Amino acid sequence: MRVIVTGGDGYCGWATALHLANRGHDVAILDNLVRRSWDNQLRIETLTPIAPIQRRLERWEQLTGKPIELMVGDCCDYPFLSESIRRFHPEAIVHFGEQRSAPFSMISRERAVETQVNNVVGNLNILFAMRDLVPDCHLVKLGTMGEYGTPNIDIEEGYITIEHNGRKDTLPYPKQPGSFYHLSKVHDTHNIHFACRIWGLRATDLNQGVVYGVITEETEMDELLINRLDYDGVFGTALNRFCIQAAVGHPLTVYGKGGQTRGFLDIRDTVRCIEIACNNPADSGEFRVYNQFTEQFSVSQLAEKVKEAGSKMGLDVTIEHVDNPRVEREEHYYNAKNTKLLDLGLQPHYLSDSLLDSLLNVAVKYRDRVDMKEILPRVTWKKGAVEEAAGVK
Ligand code: NAD
Ligand code: USQ
Repeated sequence: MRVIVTGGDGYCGWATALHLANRGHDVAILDNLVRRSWDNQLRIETLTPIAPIQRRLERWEQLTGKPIELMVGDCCDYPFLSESIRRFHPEAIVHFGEQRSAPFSMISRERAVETQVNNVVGNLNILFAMRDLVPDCHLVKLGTMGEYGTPNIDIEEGYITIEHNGRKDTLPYPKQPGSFYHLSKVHDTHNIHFACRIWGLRATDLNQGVVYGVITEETEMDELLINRLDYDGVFGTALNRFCIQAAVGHPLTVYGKGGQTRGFLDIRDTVRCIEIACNNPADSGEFRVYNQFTEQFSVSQLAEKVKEAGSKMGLDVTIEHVDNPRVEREEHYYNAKNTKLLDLGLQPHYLSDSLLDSLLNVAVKYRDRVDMKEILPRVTWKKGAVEEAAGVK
């Protein structure tokens, strides 16, 4: 299958592009490398030293003989995007290429606008290019579990059947996102759903939970293929951050009470879920939604697991409940469905001691690269960035 992976230089996209290429698909990465410049602007770096994308791809081809084409450009640049799609003629577009940090989107008005314009316009451009150039192509779009928020009822996969005043319908599940970033994903969802209805496009929205881990079969083939692993207060996510904090002796930063519960998955399952979605395209006109996570945890539970695994390795791990920089429920009901990908054959890698050990070992290996000043959160939901500290606007 011919697949374009937008955002293929990023955390999920890099692992996925290699995985699909390894499985024999004809893969092109489309990325404007903006994530590398956001890191520069915020003066942060991934824990793991990632090579320039061209070197990564050269090494990949040397090792496997399976070339991956590179298209450097912006999904928001329609002439570039449409020409790339026209020329490559993909059968699937896996769309990761968005600004994906909730704290980044809450830094300031400028960052909120940048996030929503980047994400909504890029996604809309893909929809128009599909309509006009590749109407049979399958869009595999990365959404987020955070679109649903934390309702006091079970979370279904995209749709809910409701009876109201004696009538019944199956409707999009209500959305209560918790940041301007998460809101951008809701806007994307609405645009994709509409495009499927009016133009007969086919799309799968993968509402992914928080991803953890760094190693996949392909990225561990060579040091030059290593994936990024963010630990800073803007782009770092819960479990990855906790492992790196444990490695450098920083107290684990549980925000508030720590009862915030989310869906989580191993990056080895991310790549597999995408492959499954590509191999089983939606029908023309169909807008499918799958919840892409394998287990639910509260942040306190994760911190306890990291503490236990770290202690076994001889690390002195403590947990600190820091003031929550976000506005979110810290104790709530959470029960989300996730059976559709399992029904299609996903065999999950559940969070295990061996995964925690391996992640802690990676963290220990690179811990000299950690900038301790970047660990505590500096962006608050109420006031944005603490500017003099974060140096970001
Ligand atoms: P990332 O920041 O590591 O990678 C995103 C990539 O997209 C970067 O390489 C960036 O340069 C590129 N990009 C951004 N805007 C672009 C544009 N306009 N045109 C071309 N390229 C662009 O992020 P990630 O963690 O790999 O996340 C990928 C996707 O998966 C995002 O859409 C995110 O919302 C979703 N997701 C991520 C997680 C997670 O835990 N990391 C969880 C759920 C969903
Ligand atoms: N949290 C802590 N301590 C930390 C970091 C986070 O307690 O040091 C808490 C947050 O307050 C939140 C939860 O952990 O309640 C998750 O936060 P996160 O930063 O791990 O993840 P989030 O901001 O939700 O965003 C990440 C990705 C995003 C993706 C989302 C999936 O950056 O791209 O969409 O996970 S989900 O959470 O399912 O919406």
